Amino acid sequence: MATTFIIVILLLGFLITFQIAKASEYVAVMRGEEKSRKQNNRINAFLLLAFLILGLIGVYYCNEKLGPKILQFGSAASNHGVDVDNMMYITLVITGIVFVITQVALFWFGYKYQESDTRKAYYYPHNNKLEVIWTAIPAIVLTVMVGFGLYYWFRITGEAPKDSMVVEITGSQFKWECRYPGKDKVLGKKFYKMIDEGAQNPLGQLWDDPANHDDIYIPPGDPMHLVVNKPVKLVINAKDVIHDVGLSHFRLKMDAVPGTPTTMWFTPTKTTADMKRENGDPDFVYEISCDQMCGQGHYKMRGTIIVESQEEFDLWMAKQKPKYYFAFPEREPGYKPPADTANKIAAVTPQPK
Ligand SMILES: [Cu+2]
Repeated sequence: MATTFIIVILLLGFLITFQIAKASEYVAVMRGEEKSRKQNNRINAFLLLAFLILGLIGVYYCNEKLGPKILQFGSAASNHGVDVDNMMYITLVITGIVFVITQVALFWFGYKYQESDTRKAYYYPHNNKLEVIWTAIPAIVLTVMVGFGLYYWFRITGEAPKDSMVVEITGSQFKWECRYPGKDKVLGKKFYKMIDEGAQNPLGQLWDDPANHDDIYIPPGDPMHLVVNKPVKLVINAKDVIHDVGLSHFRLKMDAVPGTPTTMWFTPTKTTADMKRENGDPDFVYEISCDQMCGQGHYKMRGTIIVESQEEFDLWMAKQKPKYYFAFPEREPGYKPPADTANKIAAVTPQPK
């Protein structure tokens, strides 16, 4: 209904504009071309000025209104985040200055140098020096800005520090699952054909690989735990379509591509408790958003992260049980078969006379 309404309004708008244009054409013929052209030029010049003033007021108003809704500068919660914020801020300032100067010049000149009987246009075809200046300056500024971007990009996606912890994160429609490598610090091998959501193997871990036996699996909905001031390398996977690990508070994002693991590393610099205090929000949580349109449930593909001290992390980790023991409970050290199974074993075991 709303769509039909909008289409009808647009059609009417088009029709009215067309009729006005036609009518003014007839008026022009009746009044004489010359006079009408001059009048049109005056109206256009005035409209250009009005557009400039209203446009700049609009830009200011949008900034006032929407500025507080974007993530604030200075609250980045990772080492790279601070650099990314600075880069963003410098880019905004440079492009902002250029925007205001060029727009004011464009519309003011359009108004100031409108057609006039007392003035003749100055013919100025070419100036090599000017061409060099206005080509070289933007080229240098853009090269520096892109250079900083590339430098940060290569650092974020490059080799992680030696003491980094490793966490694997896997996206699928519409959830995030995590895996920690366990005591051996090696993530066990996986094979996509082994993925079995119902049978304790949602990531397709190969149980023949001993490196898998201590890997900790974090199911969807449970938070990923990270240690403050300790670098973490994320190994990013996807099971179905392309997703994207979006970590807005850390100012990072990286695509999750099926069949091609991607990586990025960062150091969280603020615990969840720090962020709660800093933002005055007792309900603050670090969020993982999916930053690729991945299907109908894309919007609810939300994960959470808890950043805590090493002690808190160790306490939490000590409570985790490797997925291997969920898949093969009888292989867990100290395994006791359920009571009825034990009775059955006793019943078939020959009793000594
Ligand atoms: Cu997704």
